[in-house]
Amino acid sequence: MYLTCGKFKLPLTRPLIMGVLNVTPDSFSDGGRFIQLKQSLVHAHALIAEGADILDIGGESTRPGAAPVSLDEERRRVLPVLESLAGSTVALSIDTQKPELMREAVAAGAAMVNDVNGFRAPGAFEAVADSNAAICIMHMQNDPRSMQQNPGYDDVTLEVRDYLAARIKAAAAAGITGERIVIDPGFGFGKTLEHNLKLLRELCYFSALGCALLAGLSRKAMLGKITGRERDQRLHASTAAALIAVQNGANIVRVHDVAATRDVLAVWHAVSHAAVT
Ligand code: HH2
Repeated sequence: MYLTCGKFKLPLTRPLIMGVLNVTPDSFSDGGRFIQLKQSLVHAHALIAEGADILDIGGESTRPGAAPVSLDEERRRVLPVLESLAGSTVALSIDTQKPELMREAVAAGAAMVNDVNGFRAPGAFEAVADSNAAICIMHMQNDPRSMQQNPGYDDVTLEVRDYLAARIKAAAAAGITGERIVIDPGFGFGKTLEHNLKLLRELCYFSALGCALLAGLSRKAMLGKITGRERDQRLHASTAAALIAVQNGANIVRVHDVAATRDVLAVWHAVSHAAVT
């Protein structure tokens, strides 16, 4: 089983690691931009050296309460990074909700488009349909500004599963077939801690939809709630969450700490694929 991801055919027989590369600069001067680009490239090469299979490049924060970024600004942040990394040994993913940027990113070499909005913007599927880029369809209730204000479901697993099934159908209608599709329940996107825990426990239900399954739990607030730790102190909790996700059927984990996750998953892989004598 493979994921078609631009020029890459990524095997789904072992868990894949998607390293997070955020390009959300504090400085908006030209000098700041140049420094930002250099820092982003250093970080990207470190993630590749640590063993990332995919790099997810994002220029708009989607953390709860984050304000939207204009198309021009997002473009200025991510395209130079993408262009500088095109031709590298790993698949490049662009994390955006904007169809115009999806199209430009694919033309610049992105092998995957990751949309936390599930390609619901008009023209989003069409922006990638003619390419062979993979798409990651994520579930989010409401939008980043309002999603954590009282999220509610009758049964979160069933509702998220039905949503993803409907989006897979919509993608197929736009000409994007299963071997290019990744689905993601969207941990932390319009979900309470209890919703997130139930989704993680019941993750295997999503495998039945027949697409590659991604889980993004790294450093998230739910892990802070469980451990009482700040964002930069959540490494151990993040690797535990990645391991549980993989045990429950995730094919791809989206993480900030690639080296640690890789070691944890190598142990899991060795145990679960050991020859029985
Ligand atoms: N989470 C964040 C951003 N993009 N994409 C997918 N497919 N799945 C996710 O879970 C996901 C995502 C937000 O993660 P956060 O840790 O809040 O911020 P960041 O990863 O940008 O540092």
